[in-house]
Amino acid sequence: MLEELERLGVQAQEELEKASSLDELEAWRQKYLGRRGAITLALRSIGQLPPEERPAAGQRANALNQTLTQAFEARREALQRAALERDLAQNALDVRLPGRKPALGVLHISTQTLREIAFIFAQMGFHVFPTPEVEDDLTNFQLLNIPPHHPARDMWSTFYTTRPGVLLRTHTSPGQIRAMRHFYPEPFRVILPGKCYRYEQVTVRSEQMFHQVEGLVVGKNITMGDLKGTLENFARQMFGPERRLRFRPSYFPFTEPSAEVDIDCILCHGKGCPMCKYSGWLEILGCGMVHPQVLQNGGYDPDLYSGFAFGMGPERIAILKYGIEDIRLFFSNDVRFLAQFA
Ligand code: FA5
Repeated sequence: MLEELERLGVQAQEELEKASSLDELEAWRQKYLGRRGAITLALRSIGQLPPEERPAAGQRANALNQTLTQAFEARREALQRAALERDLAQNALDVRLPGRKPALGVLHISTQTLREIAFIFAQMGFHVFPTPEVEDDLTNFQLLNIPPHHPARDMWSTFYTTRPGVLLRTHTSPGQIRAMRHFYPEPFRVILPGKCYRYEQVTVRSEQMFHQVEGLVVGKNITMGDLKGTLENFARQMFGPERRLRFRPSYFPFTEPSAEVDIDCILCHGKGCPMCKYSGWLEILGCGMVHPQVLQNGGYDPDLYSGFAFGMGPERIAILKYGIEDIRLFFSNDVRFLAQFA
C-alpha cells in the first residue's frame, strides 16, 4: 500500500506540472482528489487493510492528500494569474495616446437659412406661427381664391393623399387662413415657415420637397408701402446693405395687387452674368396685398382691415447667397456638401 501511495504521489505531481490550462487542472483534480479520484479511493480502502498496516498507510495517505491539495491550489493560482496577465497584455490601453475627436454635426443649411430669416423678421416684430404640412383642399386652394378646376391650380402641381380632399400643402399660404382665424380680431404679424411639396419635375432649381417662409401682416391701414419697407429691410440684412430691390407686377389669386421681388445680382451687381442669366436681377419671393376675399375668409372685414403677405423659398435664397449650383444637393445627404456650412 505504501509503495502504491508513493507511486501515485509521484505520478500526480508530474501530471500536475503538465496541466497548462484551468480545464486541464480541473480534470487532474477529478482524477486524483475528486469523489472517485485515486487518492480519495486510497483513503477509503485503508479500512480494509490488516489492522497493523492501517496507521502508517493512513498517515501516508492523509499527508499525500494534503500535499496534493496544496499543490493543486498553488497551480490554480499560478494559472489564473497567467491568464489575467495574458488578458491585460492583449487589451492593453495606452492612456498616453491622444483621444479621437468626435465628429461634430452642423445644422442643415436649410435650417440655418430658416433661422436666419426668422431672426431678421423677429427684429421687425414678427413671430413664428406653426401650421400643418398635411392640408385640406379647402385651405390650400379654395379659401385662397383657387376653386376646383381654376386654371391657377396649374401653378401648384399637387400630391394628393388617398383620402379625398386631403393633400400635402403646395405652399405655406394656407397658413394665412389658419393664422387669421387664430388671431381674429387682433392685428398681427407672423411668419409661417415649413416644408412644402409639389408634384414637379426635379431640376437644378426645383425639388419636390422644399421649404417656404410665408409672411403675413394684418391690421388697420396696412399699405403696399409697409410691404416694400419690410421686404427691403429683410433683403438688405440677408444679402448685404447695398442691395437694390425691384418689385415686378405678377399674379397670385390670393393677393391683389401681386408682385415678385428681385434683388440686383449679388455676383455681378446688375451688370449681367450666368448666375442672373444676364438679366442683372435674381428673383427672391412672391408677395402682394391680401385679397379682400381672403381677408374675409380669415374672418377680417376687408372694409376695416388690410394686410400684406409674401412667400419665399429658403433653399433658393441659400443658393443665391452661397452660389450653390444644384438644389438637389440640399436633400441628397452628402456630408461633404453639408459640412461646408459649419
Ligand atoms: C407661392 O407659392 C406663393 N404661395 C407665394 C406667395 C405668398 C405669393 C404670399 C403672394 C403672397 P411660388 O410658387 O412662386 O409662390 O413659390 C414661392 C417660392 O417658393 C419661390 O420663389 C421659390 O423660392 C420657392 N419654390 C417654389 N417651388 C419650388 C421648388 N419646386 N423647389 C424649391 N423652391 C421652390
